[in-house]
Amino acid sequence: MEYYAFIHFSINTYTDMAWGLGNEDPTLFNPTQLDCRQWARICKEAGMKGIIFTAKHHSGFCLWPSNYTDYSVKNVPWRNGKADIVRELADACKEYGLKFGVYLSPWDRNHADYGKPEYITYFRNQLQELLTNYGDIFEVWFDGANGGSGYYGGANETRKIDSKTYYDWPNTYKLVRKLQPNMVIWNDGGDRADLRWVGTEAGYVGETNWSLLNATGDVPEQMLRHGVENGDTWVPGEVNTSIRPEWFYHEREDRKVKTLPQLMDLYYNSIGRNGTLLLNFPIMPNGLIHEKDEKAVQEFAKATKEAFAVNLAKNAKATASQVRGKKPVYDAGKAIDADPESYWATDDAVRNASLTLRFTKPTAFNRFLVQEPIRLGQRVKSFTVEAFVDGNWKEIAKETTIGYKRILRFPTVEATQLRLTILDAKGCPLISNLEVYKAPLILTPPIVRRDQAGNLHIKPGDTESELYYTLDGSPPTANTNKYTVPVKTGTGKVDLKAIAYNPFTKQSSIVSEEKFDIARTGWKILSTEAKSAHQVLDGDPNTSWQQPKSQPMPADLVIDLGKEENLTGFRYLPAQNWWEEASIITQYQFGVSADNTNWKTVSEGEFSNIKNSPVWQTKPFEPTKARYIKLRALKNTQEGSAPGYAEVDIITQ
Ligand code: FUL
Repeated sequence: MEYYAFIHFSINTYTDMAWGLGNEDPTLFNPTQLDCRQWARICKEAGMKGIIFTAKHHSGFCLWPSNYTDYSVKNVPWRNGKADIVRELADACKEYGLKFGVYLSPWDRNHADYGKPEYITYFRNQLQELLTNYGDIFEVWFDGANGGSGYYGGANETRKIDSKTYYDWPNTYKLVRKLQPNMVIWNDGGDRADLRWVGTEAGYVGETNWSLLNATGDVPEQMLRHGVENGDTWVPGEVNTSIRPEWFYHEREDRKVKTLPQLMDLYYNSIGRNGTLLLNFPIMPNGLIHEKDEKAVQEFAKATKEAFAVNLAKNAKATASQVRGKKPVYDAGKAIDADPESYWATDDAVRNASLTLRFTKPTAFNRFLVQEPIRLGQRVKSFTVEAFVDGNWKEIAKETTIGYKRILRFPTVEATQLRLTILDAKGCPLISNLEVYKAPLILTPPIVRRDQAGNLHIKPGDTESELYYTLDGSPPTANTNKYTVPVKTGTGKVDLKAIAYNPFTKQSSIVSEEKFDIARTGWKILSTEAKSAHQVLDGDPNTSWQQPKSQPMPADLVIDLGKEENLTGFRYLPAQNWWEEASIITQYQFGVSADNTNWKTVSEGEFSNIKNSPVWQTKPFEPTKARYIKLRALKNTQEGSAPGYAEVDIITQ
């Protein structure tokens, strides 16, 4: 199970929210074209091995007709309340030969008993339904998110629970193990489960990645990312991320589907680093996966197939510096014999050894894949890869862990030999597989931004590419505008499309596209004198400004737009270096004013999943005219720390 799908679908798909509040009207739920077979087909064709489905997300709305609540598909007009989407998807998975898993949110913003002991009985009853009635389940996901506030049967209040003790995980796990003995449990909020979160939803795990953790004790960010070298429990990392910035469907993200280079990065940074990849599809309100998402995973499947098409190690000759008891059964050839059960091994006392591949002719390559026979534990602590070029060994990589699978990317080298040297290991090193490839080059699309003066900046991902762009919506090619210096565009809205183009290979990247709203040229930040505050308006997501630490909450950011504008929404991008110092706003109020004295609140609420996924937050509101705007931070992620802003922008009519 290297690669499998997440599917996010719930009542909040119909309210354009990241998290449902628990009070959404069930009659909104209306997937007129629902087709779980479409989901399964897309996942199967993409090479995925299973699907994990949000049977119940934080809103508490159940996508199966649970006997224990009315807040489910059984009380919606769609299909006269007769639907069971968990059943339909379980059946579709069976038909397509996929494994099936469920996400059951422990936090339930709808349930009246949430926070009381009675809720645990309810939660377990639901688990019993899901793990009994739908055949084999390969994984259950117990999301740890808990924002506190909710509808809770009409109480509309904030309920705090102790995530360590409230759910009584040991007994819940017993129930799970009894009902589905072969299933793995994912849990980031409670007792140690079988799989660990990697500490981010951005799609990568640490380069150093141990599959071990300690059975007890806290798991800070560093441990999530890297595991624990001498941990006592096997808890491999699962990299979960969405094919779009957010987990649920938002039409505004139709242009934000991950690009092929981004998906390839994801592959190398998860599967290539001893992790599994759990890639999410948001379901549209009509009940289908968007065709852009489908196309993206198809291209991704094709590109990974191409990258790993011809294994150049297959016909090489393998020799090793040392072989266990000099026995043929452990010799170097076992690392390239295509038998996953066999492996190269050294004597017990050895910690440092090398394996050399001699190619039949000079061979060009840029990918190296290596595996340990993981049933015998994860051992390698550090290693190098060298290429024999022009009579000399040249180091091309120096890395740490290997684990089940490690894949390295490096610029193409042509060599007659390749040498893997294990520098250190926890026991004698064992290598079950080595593969070498020459993957085709994939051009990275350029990064685009618009500065406060309205100028467009286009940056290539490499040094060889030329840049071309259009501003009229047409596709950019090597015959459209060539970018050399920032492009002046005035103050209006701009529709920018740009490509990187390699003049030598005549290859084009996919298109980077961005629709910029009006330029922020005449804007002034009024609530602070700080010079660096202009970074909130500079169009660069990597620069930010933070309120002074002395600033008590609520903290305001007041901006003069220079003249009256027709506003229909605002956008906030939190500081991207928030883990270092700045905090992220989680509860906000957004006000507008004609005179900077009389204010009207036009939007308020939460930035739901912003801590785990610090992406652009878009909040539309009723059209209104105003010259001044005020973003008020009511709560932020780190108590005692001040909110930070990478960007604040508006949406105009
Ligand atoms: C997070 C949740 O809060 C998100 O909504 C999403 O379900 C993601 C997979 O996990 O913690």
